[in-house]
Amino acid sequence: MKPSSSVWCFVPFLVGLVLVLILLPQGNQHQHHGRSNQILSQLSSKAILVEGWLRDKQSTTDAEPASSSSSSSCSTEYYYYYMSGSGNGIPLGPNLSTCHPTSSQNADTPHRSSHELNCCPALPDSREPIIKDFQLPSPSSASPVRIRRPAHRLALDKEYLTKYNKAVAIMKRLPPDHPHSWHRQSQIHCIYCNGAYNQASADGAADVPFMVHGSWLFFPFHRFYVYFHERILGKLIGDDTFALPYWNYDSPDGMPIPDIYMKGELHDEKRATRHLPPAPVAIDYTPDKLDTGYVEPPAAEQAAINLALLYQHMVSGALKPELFMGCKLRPGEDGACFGPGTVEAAPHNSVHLWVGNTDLPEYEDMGTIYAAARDPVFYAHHTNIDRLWALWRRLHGYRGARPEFDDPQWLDSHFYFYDENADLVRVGVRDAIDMDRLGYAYEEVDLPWLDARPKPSVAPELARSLLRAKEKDYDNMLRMATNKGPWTLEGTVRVQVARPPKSTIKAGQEELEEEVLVVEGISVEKGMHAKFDIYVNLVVDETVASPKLREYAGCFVKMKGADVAMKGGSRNMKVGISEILEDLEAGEDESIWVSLVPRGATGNATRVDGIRIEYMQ
Ligand SMILES: *[C@@H]1O[C@H](CO)[C@@H](O)[C@H](O)[C@H]1NC(C)=O
Ligand SMILES: *[C@@H]1O[C@H](CO)[C@@H](O)[C@H](O)[C@H]1NC(C)=O
Ligand SMILES: [Cu+2]
Repeated sequence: MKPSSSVWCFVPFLVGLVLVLILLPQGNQHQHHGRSNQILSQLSSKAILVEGWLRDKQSTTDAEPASSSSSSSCSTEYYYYYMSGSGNGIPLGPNLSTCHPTSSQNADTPHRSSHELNCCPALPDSREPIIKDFQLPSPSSASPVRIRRPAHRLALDKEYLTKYNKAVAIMKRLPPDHPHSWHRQSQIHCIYCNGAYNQASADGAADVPFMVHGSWLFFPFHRFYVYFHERILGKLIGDDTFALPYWNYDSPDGMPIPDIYMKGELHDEKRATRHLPPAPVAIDYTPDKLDTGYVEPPAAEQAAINLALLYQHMVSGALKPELFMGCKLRPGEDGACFGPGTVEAAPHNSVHLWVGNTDLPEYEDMGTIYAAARDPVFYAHHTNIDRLWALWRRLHGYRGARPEFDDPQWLDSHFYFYDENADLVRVGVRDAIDMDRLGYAYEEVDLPWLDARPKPSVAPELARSLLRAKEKDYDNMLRMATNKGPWTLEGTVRVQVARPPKSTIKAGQEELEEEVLVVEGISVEKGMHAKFDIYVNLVVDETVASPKLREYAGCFVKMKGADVAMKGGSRNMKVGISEILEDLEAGEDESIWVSLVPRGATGNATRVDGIRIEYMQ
């Protein structure tokens, strides 16, 4: 899809925006005094609430099993999967009875501390008497749509803030073992993201961790995570319209940490002090970048960098589902992969690292996987990530229930969450796809990154002659034949990469084919974060290069604690470059120059096996 045509995709968008604005509840005028009194009175009813939970559980146990819905296809697969001895075509899921202590990072790392983690519940979830299949909320007027609004616009909405703070306060004071407690809610991230579960497998023998980062499970898992968190918060305050806000960092006025997360129950002490408001988020961030002589740009410049990066990661670099969603993780060791989609790398990983406190050993809370969800702003970060998924779908023509991948292994992959009634439910990727059916929506705002398509840093003609001159300088550049590493990214790696012929393509189909740069075999020393940027035909000095240049193709970012996911399998970063090559007028060239530019001080801990180009249908 060409960006010019994408403008037209947004006409329905704008109509939607007007409708949402008209339909939004206007009830923010009343001033509510004594907010803390209200919270306190609610807290004294904590005991009643827990009793209510037990009673609820009793009654659901007695109830008839829920009748089947669209998600029942998932359960058929599920039984097949447990009863069949065949490993073919089985979907991915965690084995609930394998929850085991794990490590925040890998213990054998020499220069970073690591500690044992036990994020499993006291009572194993596998002993839960009932595991229900997820039911989509009924699309009736009885369950109104929850409208998620931009967090930076809510600072004056006292009524909403009172509710939100109250709900979080109740959550924080529930007994730690209660599935609705703040503690257990945040441990979900630790369990699913630090490898506390093994994959369930047809023969029950697999010892492969079940992980939801760095693959096509990333978006669906996190959609359900915030979905249930939101419904639980609403339940705790008896409000079935309650919606989480989103951190609208893709818009200049929403880039700082939203003020509402700076006070009350939404505040978290463990954040980087230099990144508190009014500092705009740096979506191209990496910790210790400053140690390498990097100077933080002024706020307006940072905002421009953010928007240009978002254009590349949302539009130009992510024209195919695999580029946006991440690698196709399959069960077992053979199917292992680690390949974040463009948006998982940044803003997802980079914003986590930007918020976390680098004075703490593992950049707690947000900068490390095990602790990230202890910070309330985690949920606003993830609603925005979820919103970016929804926007990407609309931009790239995926509507309603039309899935990004038809593959049943993806559609039937599943997770377990406690719902607002404290029942353990099994949710399949299939049910995550159509956001509208989940009963929430995002208030629409301007999307300035759509217009942030960067310009080449120098005129393409000039770039061509500069690159030709460089090609003669063999000392400075690696030759075409050497685009196989491994390289350690102590400094920039520049490689000339041949473009394979597009022989397999039927005439007239070229438009649908995407040229993809594959950075292969990435490994990072255990316990380290890492970041490198990927540029195509870069002629300016990499110290001044930023995502504002058209030559920027994408980045790889790894958070602390993602080590388990980095084990085994393929570890690739893939970015689409067709549109970049068009803008750089390099579409006819036989080869391109690729620069991998390490950012921060962990380049010498980062290794890459090679770079190649593939064509993606
Ligand atoms: C789940 O794990 C338990 C304990 O390790 C094992 O006995 C069982 O076979 C596993 N089930 C599946 C489906 O993998
Ligand atoms: C990487 O560089 C840093 C700083 O120069 C040094 O302290 C560290 O030991 C190096 N690590 C490796 C694996 O070479
Ligand atoms: Cu996250």
